[in-house]
Amino acid sequence: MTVTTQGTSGPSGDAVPSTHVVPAPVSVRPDPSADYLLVPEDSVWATAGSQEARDAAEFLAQLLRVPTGYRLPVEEAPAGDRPRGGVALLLESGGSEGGATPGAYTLDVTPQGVTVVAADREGLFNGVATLRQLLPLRVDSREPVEGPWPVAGGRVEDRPRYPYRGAHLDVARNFMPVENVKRFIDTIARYKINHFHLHLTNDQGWRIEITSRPDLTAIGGATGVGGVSQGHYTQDEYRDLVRFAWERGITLVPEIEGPNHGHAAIASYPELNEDGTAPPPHLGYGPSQQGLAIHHEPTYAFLDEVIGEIAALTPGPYLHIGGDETPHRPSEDLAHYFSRVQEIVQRHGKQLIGWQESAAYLTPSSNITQFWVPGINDEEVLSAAKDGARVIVSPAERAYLDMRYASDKPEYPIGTVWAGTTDLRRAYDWQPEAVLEGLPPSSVLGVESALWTETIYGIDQAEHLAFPRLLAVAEVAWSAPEAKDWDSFTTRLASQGPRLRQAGVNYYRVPEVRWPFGS
Ligand code: TNX
Repeated sequence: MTVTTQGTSGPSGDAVPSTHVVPAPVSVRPDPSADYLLVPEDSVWATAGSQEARDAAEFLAQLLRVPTGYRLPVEEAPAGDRPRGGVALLLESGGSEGGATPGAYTLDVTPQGVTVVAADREGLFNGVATLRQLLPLRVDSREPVEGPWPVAGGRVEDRPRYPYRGAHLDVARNFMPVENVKRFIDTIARYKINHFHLHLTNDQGWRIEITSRPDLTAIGGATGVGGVSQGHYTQDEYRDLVRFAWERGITLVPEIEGPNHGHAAIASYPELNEDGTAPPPHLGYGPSQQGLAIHHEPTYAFLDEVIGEIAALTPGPYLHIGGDETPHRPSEDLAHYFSRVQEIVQRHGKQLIGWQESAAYLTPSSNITQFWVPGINDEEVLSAAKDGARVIVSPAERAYLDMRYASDKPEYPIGTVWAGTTDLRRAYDWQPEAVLEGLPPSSVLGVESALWTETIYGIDQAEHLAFPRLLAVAEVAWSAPEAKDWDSFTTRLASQGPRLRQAGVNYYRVPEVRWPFGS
């Protein structure tokens, strides 16, 4: 992050310094003489005629109305205008300093108002995420509180390093109700994550209603790891999650697993099993040895129905088809399976994402591979990437949030260690293109953290593992290498402690950070 002048507080005293933002912006130029004070008469302005600007403005206004008690109407700003009095969210092609980079924005704070300019919807939401961190901590209050509401003067110019910045959550092993998932989505939105990958099916549970296949949820949704967690989302609840995420600038990416990790499906519909029998539910921690039958037409009729319904429910461009952990499947079988699935996903109008094991079997130029561990099929991943496949990197030893922070302490009873222990620094200090030697840097579409839930129960434990390491991975995904710095990160992260606490997030106060009072 480039900081041209140091300045902490202006006339309004307790403005949050604009150098406290996570992930680190490209450049921050504080101007202590230019703080803005939000007042009861203010409006939130949106470029006239732009639904994108209106969406961002509605989201911001709704965040601010409760704590401030101000009316904050959303009003239209004629194109080219720089409205005064409040916050303006302006969509202007080529308008932000970030230029053509999707998601770029510029945020200006002057005594006349706050202005965010971006060339796309995502950029406006990124500007709002920054502004959210620049407002006083009490902005997260769920009831009206006393002001003042200062915003530190100056200019932030910012753009993402990678277009895809994801966070994955496994609700198959441990089911989480809609309200908990919303809390998770709201937290990741603060750190400019723009994709939420929802892992909906696995051996231990099936979590999404499919109207043509009711037993998937009646039988497959009735279990979880250890038999303790059960449940599923109705299609209406799923739509609600999609909308909730989109209102925060996040695209939902659904995942339906196969051919392995399909035990909950074969337990519900025995015609998907090689021998046509329904196995008992799989409640164990590890993967099931049984999966979908590959040379068997009912499997593809099933996938066509499921993928068809999920595609119709999902406005975003991506559909994740799983495909991981297939060591015992012959490669001819995998080639058959993935080519059939690829045809189905494309026919339903979505772009396919598959775990790295699928890389060799898909048309590279039209598909995305998600890398999670070296040593399984490195050459295949490299050759797909060289042939045009784009790669999302989620290296288990850095970005798997179910790894324990440390192994030997009684206060870490949750999480696993198969990829090692991951302290905050390990989650922070890495470069996406270096996860696999020879990976072309231009093939990296982005970075995603993954929270698998075999070892945890409930949102509090999920948040303990996810935060604050997810913020470290978010900075890897957002910030340019020259903007990344461990000391700066831990200082900025410390300022998030009281915010996360105020928001009710059960984050872990990792010992490497000097958390301030109120964290
Ligand atoms: C490996 S990563 C898996 C998951 C587990 C995870 C536990 C991947 C694509 N497969 O099924 O939940 O490890 O860390």
